[in-house]
Amino acid sequence: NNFEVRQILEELGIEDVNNGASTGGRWFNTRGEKITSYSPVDGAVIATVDSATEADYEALVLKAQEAFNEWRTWPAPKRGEVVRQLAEKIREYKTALGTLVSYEMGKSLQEGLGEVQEMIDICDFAVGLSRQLYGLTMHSERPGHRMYEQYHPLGVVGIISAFNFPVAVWNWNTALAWVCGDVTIWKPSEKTPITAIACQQITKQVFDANNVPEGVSSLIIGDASIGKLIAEDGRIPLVSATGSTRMGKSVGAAVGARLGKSLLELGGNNAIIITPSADLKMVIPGAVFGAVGTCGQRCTSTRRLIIHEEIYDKVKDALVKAYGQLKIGNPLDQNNHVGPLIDTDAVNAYLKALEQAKAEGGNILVEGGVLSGEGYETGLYVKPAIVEAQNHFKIVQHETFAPILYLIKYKGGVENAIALQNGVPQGLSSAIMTTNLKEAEMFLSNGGSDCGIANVNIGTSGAEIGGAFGGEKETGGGRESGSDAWKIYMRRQTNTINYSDSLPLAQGIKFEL
Ligand code: UN1
Repeated sequence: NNFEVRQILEELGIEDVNNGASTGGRWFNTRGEKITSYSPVDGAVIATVDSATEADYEALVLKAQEAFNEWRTWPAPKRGEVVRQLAEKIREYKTALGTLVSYEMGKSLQEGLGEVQEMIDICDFAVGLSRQLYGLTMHSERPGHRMYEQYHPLGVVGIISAFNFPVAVWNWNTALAWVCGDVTIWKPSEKTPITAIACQQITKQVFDANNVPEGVSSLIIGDASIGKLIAEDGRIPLVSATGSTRMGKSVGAAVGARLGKSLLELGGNNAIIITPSADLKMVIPGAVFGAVGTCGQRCTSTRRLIIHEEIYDKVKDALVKAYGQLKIGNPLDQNNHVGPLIDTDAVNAYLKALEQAKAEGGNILVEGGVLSGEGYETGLYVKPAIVEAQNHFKIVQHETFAPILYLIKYKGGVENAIALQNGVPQGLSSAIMTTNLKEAEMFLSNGGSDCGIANVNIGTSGAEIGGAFGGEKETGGGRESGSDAWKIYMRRQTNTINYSDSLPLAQGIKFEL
């Protein structure tokens, strides 16, 4: 195609880099299997990277540990200053990096730019946080004693990220980890190595200018075997992993077996409840963006609409009409709403899910299918589909990373809709569209949505970085990003100090010598 990817790569400073491991200070001459990154947009080769080997990994971890010993002594606000400069640098590269995200991953340019904006937002958040790593003080029960708690840097943090947010998720973790005094080793998805290299290069510029020790930001490109090394490595106290529930179960088990900490951000099966009082002019764009944005490949993508029977037909007709207006094609062309799926496996999973939905009794409302012809040569462009289904269908209970939206009808009160919404194994994001206060409050109450994210009159995707991001049940329980998500990146210590001349024991215990 005509897209000038060379120019973008050059602009991002990744002209010649084809090595798969870096400590920030230098790139290793890696000799592992070659990983070629093909653009799902036009099938062109973006670049080929030699993946890292176990020996590269070992060298990286040693460097990271060394870097940690120095980095943890930097005052947190000084670390914050480095992150502030990184945010500035990312602002400069926003268009180039957002374009590369769109080209390597396939999401629309708007969403590529939005993803880079999330990087900037989390960096800005982390700068303020660097002066707010607060612990509590307590009153001791013992006279002449003082108690408080403090948070110390934790160590080397392993980050395993997915293809769908190839840059933001890394920064959600690193911006917090770095101000907390940790060092990071990142294994990006093998499907998006080039955006990862771009992030590493941008970071390197800022880190070099600030004499940040080599090894504070490391990158390692490889397959699941590298992820396994990270998960099993006792030198890595925290592993943050984003991806499928299957991946999370194996990472979580490996980290758990050595009693490490894990932060898991796994699958979602996100629903919007639409009640009779909902404002349709918000429902339709909210639901459609949620279902087809990033071609249905966000963990927060809208997969189910739970619609009251009274307004079911009205919503259904409006949705079908809106789907008729969707433009599918090159995501760099801003006239298009929907880009390609990431690869052939994703297309096959999409087709299989549609088959299975039909086999289980689903009614196809908006037909799916793979597009062919001019502009669709990669075979990765698919039609967003709508299926009328039942919540208990096996396929509805399962997260398919594709633009398939299931419509489910409910009767009676909102509690019935909430039961359906909660009636899946995943628990990431949820939403209710209503203008009825009681319904909204019920949805948010202790008996309401069981998800980590519950929105009112907003769709399920598009979370802001200020709030803690993550979910319950098979979503893995981790929280990243805003609020007090930083605490998992630090170790907590309780300190009791005696400034009296005697040694009274807690609980009034007498012990005389
Ligand atoms: C993800 O899909 O992995 O809420 C993260 C959203 C984005 C982040 C999604 N801010 O859709």
